[in-house]
Amino acid sequence: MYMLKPEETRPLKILLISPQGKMDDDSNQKPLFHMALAVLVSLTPPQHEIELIDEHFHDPINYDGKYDLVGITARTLEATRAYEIADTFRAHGKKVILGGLHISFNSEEAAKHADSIVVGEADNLWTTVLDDVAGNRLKPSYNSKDFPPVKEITPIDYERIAKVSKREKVDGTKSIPIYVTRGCPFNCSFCVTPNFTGKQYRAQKPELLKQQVEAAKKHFFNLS
Ligand code: B12
Ligand code: SF4
Repeated sequence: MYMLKPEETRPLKILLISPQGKMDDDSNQKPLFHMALAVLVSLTPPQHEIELIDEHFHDPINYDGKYDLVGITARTLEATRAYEIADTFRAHGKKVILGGLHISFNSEEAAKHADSIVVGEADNLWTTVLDDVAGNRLKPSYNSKDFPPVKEITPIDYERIAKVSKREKVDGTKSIPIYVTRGCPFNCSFCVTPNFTGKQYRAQKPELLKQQVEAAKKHFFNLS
């Protein structure tokens, strides 16, 4: 049987949102772009158009935009806001997919606010989701357990993220996230990580990591 390659999927317009928790402006945390959305951007085949909205930087949301898919990430601190955004987009007739830590552990709750949810890591299922959107067969849920295990973590495409986000270049007093590992073989009772990204420790390859640091420097920092 002929299988469609991800690059052959009908071009889509995708909006990805990092919602801001309601108490978050009171936090002393520096805003940094969200690595989950960075992974999704990096995995998205080039024919698709992406827009990135980050509420931590107060990017406004256009609920009337022409999007084929709206993807929203949520940790627990921003779940209420994620649902609010999802409900509003769905009221505007848009297809919404939710993913992230809170969604994965609270899938029944999340399913009420989305056309589709992703449980677990999306590295090995995101292009299938996009293909299903393009073919009008988006499923109500995708679980990473039903896909090949994520043995290698996705290197981040800093150039594309810089293009699709609304950030200007920053100076040397600001930070840009670079992630190095996923998974943890330990089992600290208070920690969600081994139950979520699993016990298999995976690290970025040093050569690819070096390239990402260089790319982040080039595309995000104003060093002149
Ligand atoms: C790095 C990190 C930070 C960094 C974030 C830097 C950045 N922006 O890149 C910093 C230090 C800023 C931070 C801060 C906080 N963090 Co933190 N952080 C982490 C950590 C270690 C890794 C997160 C990460 O980048 N993962 C890599 C990405 C790629 O993985 P991911 O987000 O899970 O995304 C994958 C899937 O979930 C899925 N997915 C996610 N979203 C979506 C959306 C769609 C549409 C789809 C399809 C798929 C999908 O696909 C992705 C790719 O596979 C995690 C622990 C962990 N190991 O997960 C804690 C963690 C996420 N943090 C946590 C917390 C509590 C916080 C704080 C609230 C702490 C505090 N009290 O201030 C603050 C919040 C700050 C804020 N205002 O946003 C908790 C969240 C718990 C929860 N129930 O939500 C965690 C799980 C730590 C823990 N062990 O408890 N954090
Ligand atoms: S990631 Fe969690 S389980 Fe692993 S060592 Fe750190 S606190 Fe413990």
